[in-house]
Amino acid sequence: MPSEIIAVQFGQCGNQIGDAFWRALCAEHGIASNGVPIQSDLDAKDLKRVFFYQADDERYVPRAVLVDLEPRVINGIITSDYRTLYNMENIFMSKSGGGAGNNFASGYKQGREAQEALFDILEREAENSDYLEGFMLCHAIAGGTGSGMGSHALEKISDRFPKKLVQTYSVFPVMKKGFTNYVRINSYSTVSWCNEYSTD
Ligand SMILES: Nc1nc2c(ncn2[C@@H]2O[C@H](COP(=O)(O)OP(=O)(O)OP(=O)(O)O)[C@@H](O)[C@H]2O)c(=O)[nH]1
Ligand SMILES: [Mg+2]
Repeated sequence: MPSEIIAVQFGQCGNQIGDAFWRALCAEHGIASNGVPIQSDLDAKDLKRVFFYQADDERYVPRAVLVDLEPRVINGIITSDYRTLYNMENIFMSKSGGGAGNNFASGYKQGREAQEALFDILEREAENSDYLEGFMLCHAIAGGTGSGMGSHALEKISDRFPKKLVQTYSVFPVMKKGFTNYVRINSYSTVSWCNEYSTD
């Protein structure tokens, strides 16, 4: 039986791709921007519950967790035309709001500090599913939040949910001359974490 997947999106890139992903998924499944099924699609036999659960009022809510250490992109999503789609309790934004400044180590450290708050959300989402298949992480490997905080979360999710699938959708930079060494270090570190902790 197909089972549920929780999507966790990190940083600017992860959340921008996540925004496009949920818009496309809503369109495919006949779900309006507020989560209400579109009348003409009510009889569709598609399986919505892999990526959505139904709220008490029958609206479809994405199994999505939005994470960033700076507020701009998530604030854009939650003030967009899709603002009522998401579960607002599944949003983690750091209080300082300063991001991780393209620094894997800063993202990783802030990920460690945010671990409890993030896992409160992830465990609630996991309990909210009947047969959890696993997690899908979306991030860029070149910045600071998606790389460092994403790697920290990947490591801890695989520890906490060892029997669940953990996959990453990782955006690679186009390597070119003039890149700072940070881009190389962030990317190399993140790929190492993905090799070590994501499901083969
Ligand atoms: N494909 C794609 N790549 C993106 C997008 N936004 C950012 N990137 C790429 O992501 C990398 C930078 O990562 P970001 O996601 O901006 O950084 P972050 O994870 O928010 O980390 P900090 O801002 O440094 O804390 C660069 O390689 C960008 O080209 C996007 O919407 N689509
Ligand atoms: Mg950022």
